[in-house]
Order: sequence, then structure tokens, then C-alpha cells
Amino acid sequence: MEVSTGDGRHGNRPVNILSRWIRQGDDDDRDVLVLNVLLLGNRQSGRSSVGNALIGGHGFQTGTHIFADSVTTEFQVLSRNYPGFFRRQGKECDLVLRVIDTPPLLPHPQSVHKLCPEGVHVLVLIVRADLPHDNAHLEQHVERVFGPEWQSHALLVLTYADQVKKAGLDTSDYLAQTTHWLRALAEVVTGGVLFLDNSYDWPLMTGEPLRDRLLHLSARNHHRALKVRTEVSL
Ligand SMILES: Nc1nc2c(ncn2[C@@H]2O[C@H](COP(=O)(O)OP(=O)(O)OP(=O)(O)O)[C@@H](O)[C@H]2O)c(=O)[nH]1
Ligand SMILES: [Mg+2]
Repeated sequence: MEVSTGDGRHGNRPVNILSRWIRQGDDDDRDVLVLNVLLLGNRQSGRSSVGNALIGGHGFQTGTHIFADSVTTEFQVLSRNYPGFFRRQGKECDLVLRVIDTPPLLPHPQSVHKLCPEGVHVLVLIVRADLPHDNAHLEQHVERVFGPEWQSHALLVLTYADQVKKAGLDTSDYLAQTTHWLRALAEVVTGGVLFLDNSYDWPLMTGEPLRDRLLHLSARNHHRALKVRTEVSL
């Protein structure tokens, strides 16, 4: 497994994270697609667990906090290279996911820009399925930081899918019965909704459908990145 800590190196191979398509040397007829993925959600929503599912490891610290604190108090970037993840124009391509875990407060544009000067390819909005929710601030904030195009780059992940199952609901029943806010959010995000059960300890497998969905969404956007609007005042 090749996991790195955001300095753009993957194993012994330097990767230029400023370019989304990187050609390997002549002897290796392969391209590399680098995608910046930003995780957003309330405290204890399961952001770091989703990050681990994406990198297929345990690099992001997770845990329960009964008081108002969060386990994640600072931005953290971890990358993973998935060799030969997909084919493009008849050639095998590597997928590098550069995953940015965030503290629960809505991130300041300057902080995101510092970590992703080239922009963000996919926004993963994370909400706990087993708790009542209404977080209209999330969309307002994201729209101010990324502009109206954010919807085309976003997908919604509902964590604690195990609890939904325990309650005897299937996912379409759940969406039909959930709050107006969550239903509306599910309808506007181009990447759609994915239910995730992070209760068992096998992140590489848990993350598989999420990685596929994420790549598909980015391809719909021709792998263009959303630029961060650093000029906005919050
Ligand atoms: N049962 C169950 N537990 C989960 C799921 N996802 C996360 N958890 C647990 O919920 C707790 C919080 O998960 P984290 O991934 O740390 O959540 P977070 O949003 O990063 O939390 P903070 O950084 O503290 O705000 C951990 O104990 C996880 O093991 C899930 O899908 N099902
Ligand atoms: Mg966390």
C-alpha cells in the first residue's frame, strides 16, 4: 500500500500534485490522475472514517468524544496511489486520491486554498444517518467558498448505515422519511447519495463503492477542479 502525507510523494515516486494528469517516464506507459477530495461535515459525523475508507487504511485518527471536542482539530492530508485503477484511451491509469480531512467548523477558504492551490475536484458532504439533522449552513458556506458550481462536484455520504439497517429501513425508505433539508440536499448533489457502514474495520473494502462513485463524478466534470474563492469574507 502506498500512503503518503500530502507532500506529493508516493512510495519512492515523486508526484506533481499541481497537475491532474501526470505522464510517467517513457519506460512506464501510464498516466496518473490526482484528485483532491475535501471531506466536510459536523463533528462526529464520521469524516475521518470516510477518509480512511478512501485511502483504504487507518491514517486518519477516529474516535468517540462525549464532550464538545472533536478528535480532528486540524486539517490533515493523506494520499494513496491506486495503480491501474482505470483505463483511459486504451491505457492503464493510476488514481491518486489526495484526501483532506477537516476540523468540524466550516473551513476558511484560505486554509483550503493553502492545501489545494489547484482547487478541489470532489466535495464529500458527510452526514450521520442515525441522528436528526438540519445544517443549511453547510450548503450556504460551500456555495460562498466554491460558487454555485459546487453542486456538480459534490456527493453526499450518509454514515452509520448499520443503524439504518438495524432500524429495519432500506435506503429508499430512509430518504423518503428523512428531513426536508437532507432530502433537498440529496437531490441537488450531482454525485448522489451513498450509505456507508464504517462500523467494521475493513476500510479498503468499505471505500470501494465510494472511490468508484468519486471517480465517475470527477470524470463527468472532465476532472476540472473547483477553484477556492479566497476573496470572499465569511
Ligand atoms: N456504527 C458506526 N460507527 C461509526 C460509523 N462511522 C464512524 N463511526 C464511529 O463514530 C466515531 C466518530 O467517527 P470519526 O470518523 O472519528 O468522526 P469525525 O467526524 O471524524 O469526528 P471528529 O473528528 O471528532 O469530529 C468513531 O468511533 C467511529 O468508529 C458508522 O458508519 N457506523
Ligand atoms: Mg475526525
